[in-house]
Amino acid sequence: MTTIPKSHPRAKSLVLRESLVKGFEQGLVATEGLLAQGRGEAFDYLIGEKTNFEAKKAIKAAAAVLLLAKNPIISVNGNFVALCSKEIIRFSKISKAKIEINLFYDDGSRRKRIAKFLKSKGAKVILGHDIKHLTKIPKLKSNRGRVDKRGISSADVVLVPLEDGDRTSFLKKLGKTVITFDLNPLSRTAQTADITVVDNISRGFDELINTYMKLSKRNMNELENIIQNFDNKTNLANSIMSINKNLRRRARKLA
Ligand code: PTJ
Repeated sequence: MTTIPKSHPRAKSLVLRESLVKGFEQGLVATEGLLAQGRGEAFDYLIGEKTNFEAKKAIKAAAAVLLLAKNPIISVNGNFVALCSKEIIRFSKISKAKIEINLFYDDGSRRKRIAKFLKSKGAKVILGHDIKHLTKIPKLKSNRGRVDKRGISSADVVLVPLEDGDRTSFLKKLGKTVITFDLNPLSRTAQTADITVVDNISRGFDELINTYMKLSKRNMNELENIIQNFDNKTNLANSIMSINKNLRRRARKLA
């Protein structure tokens, strides 16, 4: 592992990159997960590497939805675990949300390694790694269709971060509310989710936990109001406009 000086202008993003590489070496992250990280880094650069106004708005709506959920699930893949294991476990302890492993590149053993890793860090219950509890989302052909009967299969709200795919549209057809974090506002998941947070999960998930704690003091009507006043299509369009504005500002500086 290389040592990154804290004064390095891109220190934070380099630390995240190292977390991914470490996760890969530990057998938690798929080889393709390293490519996904690069794709995310490029978009993070375009959004200015900070949690912007639109992301905060989506996070507030996501926190309200999670507070009102009856059976919320945090769906975790290799990248999410490598970047946010501490936060995933913390959130599962302060909320009703259960953790479920859901992988695209499923080699049969990574689910078990991820479960063991999260348990070693203090997670109590991990779903999605015991074959006897798994079922299939009808017609969803990829490995993402393999879900836990006690988890995603019976959930009302599913947090699906860091994923570009068609699982979200299948989950929605089953009546579930889907929240995603995706740095790419144009990914299939970003475009089909009910709430899309265009932000780096390593920044935004902390913000979600803090917002969840703050909103936990609000009553049901106030939470419902927050949800009703949020429109994902408008917010997603504004997120794209915000990238556009950033780029124009940078271009003007050059001209
Ligand atoms: O562990 P597995 O087998 O489930 O595989 C995980 C990956 C991430 C490889 C897989 O699920 C996948 O979908 O990869 P994609 O197709 O590259 O999509 C990942 C999406 O996440 C892209 O839209 C990226 O822009 C976005 N992304 C990458 N890093 C981050 C991110 N979004 C938020 N925070 C990040 N740190």
